[in-house]
Amino acid sequence: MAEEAKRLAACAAVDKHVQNNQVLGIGSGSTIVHAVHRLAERVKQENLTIVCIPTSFQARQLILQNGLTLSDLDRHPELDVAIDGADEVDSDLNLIKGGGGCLTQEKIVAGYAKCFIVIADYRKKSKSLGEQWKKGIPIEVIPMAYVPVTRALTKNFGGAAELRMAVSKAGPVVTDNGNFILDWKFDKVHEWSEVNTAIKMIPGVVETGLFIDMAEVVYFGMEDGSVSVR
Ligand code: ABF
Repeated sequence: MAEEAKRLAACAAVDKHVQNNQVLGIGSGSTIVHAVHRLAERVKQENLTIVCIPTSFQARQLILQNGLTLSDLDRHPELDVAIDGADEVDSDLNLIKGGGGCLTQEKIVAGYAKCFIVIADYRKKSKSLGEQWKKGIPIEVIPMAYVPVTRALTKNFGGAAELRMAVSKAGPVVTDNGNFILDWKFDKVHEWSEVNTAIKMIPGVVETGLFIDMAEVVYFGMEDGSVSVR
């Protein structure tokens, strides 16, 4: 059910926003897989010239495996459109991202796109951040600073922050950038734009999974097979 909802959202976004001669940002996660499949189909059928900028190692592999053209921000510092998934989307289109640990490159790519499009299934839709996604806000940190950043987060903003561990529990998750992830479980609703800026000022913080005022439009695949556009 959710998988079909992801596919519907991904296809709707690719069909609406992708045109010939674009530079496209390719997000990470499971929903983007459907978008890349649809993109590859359209590139082939319509003979489109599209250049893809990845947001992670996963996205890079996905682009190559689907026969799409891989590039980077050195050659294409400005993107036409970036498409990505999210862990949660509130009614103002603010997002929590980074459940997959790729938030920093995702934010960079989205930030240099003229238009940032989000694709998600119905489980990601909320009124207020934290309603759906219970794992906290992912924060990428420089490894040597994870203890003081953890302390600063809870001292300044409350809640609790935990170092994200690998599934094996043998060690921490290491991002594509060689950093660690803290998952900050907040205990109240904040003014997210202010908190985002304040967290970014903590020495050792690389990036946060709060994407405030970045998404232009969000496509949700719904349980009934429709697509809701927010
Ligand atoms: C990435 O993938 C992340 O920012 C987000 O954590 C996640 C969404 O994954 P999925 O599409 O698998 O739900 O976009």
